[in-house]
Amino acid sequence: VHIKEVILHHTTVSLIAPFTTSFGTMVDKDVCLVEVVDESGVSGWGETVTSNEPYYNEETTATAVYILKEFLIPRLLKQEISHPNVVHDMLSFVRRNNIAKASIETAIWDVFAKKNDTSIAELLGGTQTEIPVGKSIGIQDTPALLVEKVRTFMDEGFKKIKVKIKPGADLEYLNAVREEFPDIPLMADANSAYTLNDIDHLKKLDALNLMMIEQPLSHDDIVDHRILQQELTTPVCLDESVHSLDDARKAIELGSCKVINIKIGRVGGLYESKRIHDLCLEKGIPVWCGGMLETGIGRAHNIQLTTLKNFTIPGDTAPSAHYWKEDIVTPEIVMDHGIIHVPSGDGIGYEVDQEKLSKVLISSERITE
Ligand code: OSB
Ligand code: MG
Repeated sequence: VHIKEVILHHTTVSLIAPFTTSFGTMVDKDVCLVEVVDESGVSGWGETVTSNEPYYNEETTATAVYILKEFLIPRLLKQEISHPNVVHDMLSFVRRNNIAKASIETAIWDVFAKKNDTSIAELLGGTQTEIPVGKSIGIQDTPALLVEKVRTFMDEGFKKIKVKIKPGADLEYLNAVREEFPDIPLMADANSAYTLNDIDHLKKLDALNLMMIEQPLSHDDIVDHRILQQELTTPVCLDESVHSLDDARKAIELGSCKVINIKIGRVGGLYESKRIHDLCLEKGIPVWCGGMLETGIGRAHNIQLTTLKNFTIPGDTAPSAHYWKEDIVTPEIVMDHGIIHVPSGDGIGYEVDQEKLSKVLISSERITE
């Protein structure tokens, strides 16, 4: 791949309903869609899976765009890129900023796959053709409202329910769900809302038979999580604190988690995602693909990645209609009895619909050699 041009499509998208986590509520967000154009005219797509605030991690859409324009794109425009596998190392001169890196790395995977008449899944070695889907539910005003949401989503066929929790909105909510649904695959995500001072409180979760608790402690921690995991029977899953293969290796070696949530953006792309997946497979650590309220482009990349065989736990890549009145890809990303069928097309497997894109577009910015 020799990148001739990168087009940054600046968009604003509005969620059909606010999504509340322990760190805040999201409604609208700016997203930068990254279109990489190869010298043969083939386009590949990625997206910044950021929001406008640095609350999940330190990146925002604006910082991702800045890093892309100032550092990442200039570096990539000047090079022949033999395989998307090498992009991660080419961008390692910039520390962190993994979401910015992933937005262009994933687009290069799309170009490369399309040029080779194949899908990203096939390039990665993914073999699963049906992706089981879970639903991540934001913090609700009352436990009763949460129970009704869970009922709706179970009726729709979702294979896992993830409930966002924080101090003051945890046991009461989860108990209410468990009472009504004693056997459903249920987990909780705290987005770093607790500390080791809450150990006795968190131990009460063990009675709920949860699949796991995701990122209970600090966003940058793997040491306290080890202490917590030793005290809990509920498996600890790490999200925020795993940015790389090395982070995953250290967390597993320490015993800080029994499950890892892989997010392409958080770890800087598909290559690093695949390496973490492979390590976890070797170590007996199941993985699942997390979500970042993506448009269809990010969602399509998640689906391609999830074809790898150690993605044994339903992920957060719910169908587009759960987020957007209208998504930007065609065909629409839909669910069939709790399953997303992996598309057969090349690259990301879906097409960006220019007409739909135009409805959320603010401006398109061309960057050439
Ligand atoms: O922690 O997994 C998270 C959404 C935005 C930021 C962080 C997280 C989430 C989710 C996924 O829970 C929601 C989704 O994409 O459906
Ligand atoms: Mg999470």
